[in-house]
Amino acid sequence: MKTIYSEKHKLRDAKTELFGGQLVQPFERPSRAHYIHDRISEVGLGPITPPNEYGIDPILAIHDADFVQFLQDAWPLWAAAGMKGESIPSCWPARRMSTKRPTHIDGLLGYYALAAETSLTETTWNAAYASAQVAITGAHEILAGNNAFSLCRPPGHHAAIDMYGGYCFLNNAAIAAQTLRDNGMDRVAIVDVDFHHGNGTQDIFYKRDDVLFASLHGDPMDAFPHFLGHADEVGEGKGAGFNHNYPMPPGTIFETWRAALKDALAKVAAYKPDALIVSLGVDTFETDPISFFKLNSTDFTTYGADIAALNLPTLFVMEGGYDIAEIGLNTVNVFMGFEGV
Ligand code: Q9C
Ligand code: ZN
Repeated sequence: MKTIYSEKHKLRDAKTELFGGQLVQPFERPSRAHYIHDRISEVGLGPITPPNEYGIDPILAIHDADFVQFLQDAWPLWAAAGMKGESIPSCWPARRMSTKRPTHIDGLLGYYALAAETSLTETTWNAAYASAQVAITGAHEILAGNNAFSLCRPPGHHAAIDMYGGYCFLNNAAIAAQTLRDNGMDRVAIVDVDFHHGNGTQDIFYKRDDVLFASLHGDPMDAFPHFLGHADEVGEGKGAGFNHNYPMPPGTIFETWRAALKDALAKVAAYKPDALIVSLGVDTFETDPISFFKLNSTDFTTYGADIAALNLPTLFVMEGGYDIAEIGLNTVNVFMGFEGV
């Protein structure tokens, strides 16, 4: 299987994440992609190639133009305001407040952020843009008849139509899905196996019946993003019945998780999509520092084979995973299972 990878992910190298009341080194850091890249080479999974350049239009097919402009303007505005640290939101339109878009950068950050942990930096936009190109290039591999892995970084599944956060800026999997739709595919399914609910992807396709979304994740009662991902969120309007959430409690073991995956894959099979996109986060691993599921390294191989049994053109898009020493092994194990190696 071919891997799409851009060196430009290194431009996303924030120094701060707001975590437990402290500014810590971000869990989502460049070495994540390096470990995955090295493991792919080590096992000889297949060629690793840079993305093609597809421009801004496929991004604007998913995200609002004012939001995309904000991602580019935020750092210059922040720097011009004389702020000393990285750009962190501190104020939100909470219940019964105005939804008018403010002009001051502090207001804009609260307007477009869904959480405060994700600092914006001078080159974050460039990395997010390159990550989206990696996803789009992967979608074109699918159109050409090849399965592929888009080694996206920064990740994307928390980014919504007009919101960033949870380490995500542009929704790579959604952009890839839309690329497939805009190039002749009628139905696309997205299965999100990252530990966290794919709130952004759900938001983007919630009222649509042409992209089915299923997500397995830590129950939002206990886990980020806390305000979306409940089982009763099933889609709306035309989209009713095309959104499937599988929230699971702390300590969930593979047997339970796999039963949820099999249910989600059965929904996908019944939908008869032209292609499958897997939002692949390996933060379900037992020693992930910010998550609470209990998968071990061989479980990733097992569920890779479960996904392969669908026999669909499949694009894997990298999301989370923060036990960095094991991220290469766990990610590539999914592909070993998928390819039946
Ligand atoms: N106490 C992805 O995996 N903060 N994003 C969690 C835990 C945000 C994860 C705080 C986690 C975002 C792509
Ligand atoms: Zn995650």
